[in-house]
Amino acid sequence: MQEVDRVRLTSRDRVRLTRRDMLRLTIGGAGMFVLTSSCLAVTSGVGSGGGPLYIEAFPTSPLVLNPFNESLPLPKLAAPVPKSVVDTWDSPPGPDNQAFVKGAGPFSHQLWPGTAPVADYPLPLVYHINLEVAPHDFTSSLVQPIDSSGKDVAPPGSDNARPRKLPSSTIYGFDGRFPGPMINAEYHNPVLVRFENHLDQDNGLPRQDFGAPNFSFLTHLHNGHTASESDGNPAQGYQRFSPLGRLDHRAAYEPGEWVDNLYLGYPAGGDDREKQSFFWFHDHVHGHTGADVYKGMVGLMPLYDPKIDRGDETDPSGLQLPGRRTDNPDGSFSVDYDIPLVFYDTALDDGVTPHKDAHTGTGETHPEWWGMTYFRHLPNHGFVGDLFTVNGKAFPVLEVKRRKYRLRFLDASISRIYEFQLMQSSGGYKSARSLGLNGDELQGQYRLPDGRQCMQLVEVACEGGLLPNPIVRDSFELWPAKRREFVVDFTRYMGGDLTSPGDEIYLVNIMKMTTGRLWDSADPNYKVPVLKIIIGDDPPETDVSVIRPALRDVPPLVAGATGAMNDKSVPTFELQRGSTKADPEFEWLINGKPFDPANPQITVKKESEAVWRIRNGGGGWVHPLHLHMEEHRVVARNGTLAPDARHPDDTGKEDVVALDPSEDVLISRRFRTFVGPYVAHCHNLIHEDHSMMFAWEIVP
Ligand SMILES: [Cu+2]
Repeated sequence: MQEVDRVRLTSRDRVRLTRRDMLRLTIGGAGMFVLTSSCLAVTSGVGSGGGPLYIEAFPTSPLVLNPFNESLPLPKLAAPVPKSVVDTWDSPPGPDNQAFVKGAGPFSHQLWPGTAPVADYPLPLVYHINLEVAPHDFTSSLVQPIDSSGKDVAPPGSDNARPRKLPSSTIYGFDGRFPGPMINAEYHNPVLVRFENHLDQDNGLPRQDFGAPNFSFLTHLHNGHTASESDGNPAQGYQRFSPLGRLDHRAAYEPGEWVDNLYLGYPAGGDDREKQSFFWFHDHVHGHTGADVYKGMVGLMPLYDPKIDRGDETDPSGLQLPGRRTDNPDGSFSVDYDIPLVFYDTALDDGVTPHKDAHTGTGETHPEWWGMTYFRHLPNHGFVGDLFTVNGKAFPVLEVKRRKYRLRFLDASISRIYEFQLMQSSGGYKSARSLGLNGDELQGQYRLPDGRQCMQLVEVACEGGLLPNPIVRDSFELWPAKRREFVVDFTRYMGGDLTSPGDEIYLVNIMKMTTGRLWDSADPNYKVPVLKIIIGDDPPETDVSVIRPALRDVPPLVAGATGAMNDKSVPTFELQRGSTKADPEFEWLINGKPFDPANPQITVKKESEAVWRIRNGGGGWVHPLHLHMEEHRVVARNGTLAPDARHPDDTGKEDVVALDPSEDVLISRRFRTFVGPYVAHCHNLIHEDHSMMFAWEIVP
């Protein structure tokens, strides 16, 4: 791969060239180039076999002409299946009926309610979610086809450059939705979800060229304290499916198969301090996780704590975080003023950007897929789109009452890291192209040129659940797979002035990231509005929510954690750019090895604890390293005890280690309740799918 590296250019090195220049460069041996629609030259990687491995060309999405005109969609609340109906199923859930796999089974649950340590837990509420092929619209606005210089262009096959309706994209979704249904769950109240594969039915929709080729799924509840068989991870998939000769993407549930994932709502160790508060579930098929997540396999599961955080601000025995709870007759409940925000960036096909990479390598274009989601399985660094969506819509609007809200942020993007701030503007938003920007500077499509911060956000939870103490933030980063929860008071601005009905506020992304490698250098003019918030009326009831100075204690660090800072003998996992003979596509390794589910990199004993070191072995990339099974606490970063100024919420727990270039992070973790195979992997899903993942196992 060294030869390739010499000619590899970053997107910032892209240069406008004529075809004559291209010819000269190619003859001169400066490397392979391809031309994008606007004659932007980009490098084309060469695999060890000499064939094209990847082409760093991405389409320019059409411009959404009327942004901020559609309401922010809220995920549909999932409803449990009545027991009277479940009892009529051919194969109802039970302790020894965990999955249906053709030619195999039966499979059992490790732990079923009624057995210690969940002896006093009720039987699970049963949900039924089908994996389905469905259409999805990112906007109802007309769109203007543009090229990478921002100019109007006629799409291939069209005789004009006029605005037009955006075609539906095809998703593989939980119940055919993106984001999928939202399960509101509670600790001490188990949930069982039967995920059933119907992805063989295309419903007449074009599937395009990405997604697991056998239409399989493997649903992971990120980061549930979940038994291995319900965890939906590729190491467990290997254990279950390899005896059938099903490896890689075949080590997952294919059409006609189903699995009952049991989410017990049991905090690790029975310790209230281990409780979490906001899960999401997503696909995890080996080698196609990125493609399947990008294709829509994303669902939400906020998790409430009946003791102190049950979604009811009127209950003085709890923390009284913002939320008004309604219990439904079917056993589900909804919570007002508690809003999930799922961030996902996409690129839409312009019909002229070559499609294929290592998988077929012919570089053809697909004008018939114009305006639909475009994916590249193996880009050089990661996959970043140029159209930013929230809850599946581009540029939505959220109208809020004049009161406090709880906002739950999730980055469901493949590679993109965001930094968000709440801003006001006098001049309003402008299209990036109207500001004279082009190329990668068009990413995000709109800018808020005079945007200035107008509100702070109070962080109350990260992906590990409630923080020990709230943290006031002017802005915050959101890395792939991470969650962060905030209370925002929409009654007043940070200067103290009261808000008025009709006031407009924007949630703005201020982190420029034009490749999947890491952020670009800081650009004070990069202010991309992604969500418009309109202040509405006063709420019908008095806002009695509060932000208490103390939220929830964290569990102690494991014994000897701080003393291990300079201990070279602690298990160390170094994330590296590298290659192996195993597969020319494996470009991302951990401890020099690709993912090998048959050989766990480490085995640990159930009910044990450990200090692990997670290290970014390179200076050129960042990696969000996700560890399944239990939350960890950060002990130290680069030899300095946590928290540091850059990571104030290292006071809490987390399940994704945000690794800056060359960063060395010591973490404290435990392994309780369950046994079996688990994984840890980079959540830049391009890196994961190209082998930045390792298997590990808990044994009795
Ligand atoms: Cu990575």
